Parts: sequence; structure tokens; C-alpha cells
Amino acid sequence: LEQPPLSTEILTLTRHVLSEQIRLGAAATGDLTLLINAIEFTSKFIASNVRKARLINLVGLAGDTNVQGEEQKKLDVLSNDIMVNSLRASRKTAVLISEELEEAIIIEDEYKGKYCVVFDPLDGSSNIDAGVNVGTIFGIYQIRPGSQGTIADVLRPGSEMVAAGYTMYGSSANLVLSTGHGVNGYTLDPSLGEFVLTHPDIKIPPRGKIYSFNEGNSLHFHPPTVNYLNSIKFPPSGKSPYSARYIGSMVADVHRTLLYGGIFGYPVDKKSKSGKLRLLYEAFPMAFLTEQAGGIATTGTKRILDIVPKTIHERSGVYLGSKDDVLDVIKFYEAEA
Ligand code: AHM
Ligand code: MG
Repeated sequence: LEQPPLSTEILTLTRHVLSEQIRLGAAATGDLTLLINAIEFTSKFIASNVRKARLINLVGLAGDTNVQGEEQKKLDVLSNDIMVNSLRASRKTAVLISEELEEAIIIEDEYKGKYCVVFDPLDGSSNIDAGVNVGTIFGIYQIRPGSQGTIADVLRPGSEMVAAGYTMYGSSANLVLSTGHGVNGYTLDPSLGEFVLTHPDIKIPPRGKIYSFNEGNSLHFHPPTVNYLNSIKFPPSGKSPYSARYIGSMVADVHRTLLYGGIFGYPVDKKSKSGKLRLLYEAFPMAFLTEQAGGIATTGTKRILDIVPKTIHERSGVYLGSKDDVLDVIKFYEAEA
């Protein structure tokens, strides 16, 4: 069999981000590229640990609970340490907010840079024992002019982020990134140890056929959520009902939504009065990517990226995905108002 010629023009993440920055005239310093490079490294490191986890018996409880009072797995702790160390060492950060740490990390002067990174080092980690996809979610702010880096630099609307993304650790590691000019997806080529551009300019289809909610919470759902779900499960005759897909790992559920379209929802309900997902390092980055891919992200009544967080671990209700699907949900909220 004849082999196709080997491509020598592989667009790696670093090369692509750098060329995008130059093309946009934004890369005066290259600092953002270097910061993203540091994040990329943490993703490779975490990917390799997730893969080895079962072998070297990393799965298990570290005997500590995190801010949300959940049991912490060893791999969460490890992933958090990997990110904190690498981001500090990059000398590009001033403030770090992690799901795993109650307090913000303010970087000491010697290592201080001008960016703030908010992240969930290993989201969906309750799924790890079952081999389900997990991921790292991150968002990047630039410190405000004149600031030395304080919590106020991240208690800002998600629309002020300069970049956001996630890495999904599945059968391959996929890094999906936006620097505010569309969304690109990269896949880790293990033989090269590089993330390679595989999904340029991701656009969410304007309407999908899949809904992704934890319907086990139906008892607690508010009427707009119930009415919306009924509308897609029991459509007028002649129309097909939507398919249900819910992994319970946000990165995987959002990744599918970006690629195939449809809607992902984790709304505020009667039990989770503020929602479950965290604004800074879950809802904002995913809302940023969704909008950049042409979709919509809302609480039902408000654009997610417009919310101004009051605390670093604040939660929010979330609906995101295909434009027309999310507009349908919003109509049910308007009808209720
Ligand atoms: P985690 O940060 O403790 O891993 O929780 C976040 C996860 C998301 O990945 C996912 O969308 C959601 O929780 C699933 O919640 P539930 O199990 O209630 O459906
Ligand atoms: Mg999480």
C-alpha cells in the first residue's frame, strides 16, 4: 500500500497561537503565547498522569476536602499542584484561582506577570474510576491597568477574559482554545509530544438534536426548565424528539455540544438555588468558547459573560450551546416572567 507523503507542515499549538497573535498585531510581547505554552505543558503532564492513574494506584482519596466540601481525589491535588507550579514559574501570572484552593494565590513579586488564571485543574474527577473523560478548564484575565494583582482583577465579567479553554483527557487529549478570535481545537500527538491543530475554527451548528441535562434533578427543576425539556421530548407531530446525552463531566458534555450542536444545561433549581457549576472557572470559560463558536450561554434570564462575580467560588445556572436551541430555553423563561 502506498503511504501518503509525510506532512512537514504541522501546525502546533504554540506556532498557531503565535502566528495568530502576530496576525492580529497583538503580540507586542509574546507574553500570552508563553502563558498558553505553560498551560499546554500542564495539560500534557496531567494527561500523562490521568492515563497512568489506575496503574500506579493514584485513584483514591487524599483525605482532604476541597472548598465545596467534596472529597478530593489524589489526582485533583496533583493536577492542582502541577498547574500552580507551572503557572508561577512561567513568570506571566499575578493571581491564580483554583477550584481546589479556598484562597486566591497572589504571586510574589519575583515571579509576577500581568495575567490572572482561573482554573479547575481536573473537572469531573468523580468519574475517573469509571474511565470517563475528565478535563482541565481555564480562563485568563489581564490585570487591570495599575494593579499589582488582587482578587478584584478576577471578580470581573467573563466577557473581559482575554482567553479561555479546556483540555479534555479522553482517548486522546484535546485542547480547545479561544483568544477571542474564534475557537480552535488541538489534539495531542503522543509521538511528537505536541498539540497539533486538528479542529480549526470550530462553529456550533445553529441547531442541534441533542440535550444534555442531569434529568435526575427533574423533581427540583423550575417550570421553565421542565417546560423546555417537555417541548423537545414531546414535539409537535411530524418533528423528532431530541436525543439525550449526559456524561456528567462538563468538559466532555460541552466538547460534544461544540462539535455536534444541541444544548447543555445545569440550571438553578429548587435545591441548588445558585446552581452547581462555578462561575469563574467552569461557566465563564465554557460560555466564552460557546459564544466564540457562534452559540449562546445564558442563565435563562441573563448572558453568563455579563455576570460580575462577587466571590471567587460563586456558582451559576448554565444553559449553553446552539443558538436556536438556547433561544428556545430563553423563551420559556420569558413566558414565566
Ligand atoms: P466537579 O467540579 O466536582 O467535578 O463537579 C463539576 C461536574 C461537571 O463536570 C459536571 O457538568 C457536573 O459536575 C455534573 O454534576 P451532576 O453529577 O450533579 O450531574
Ligand atoms: Mg469542577
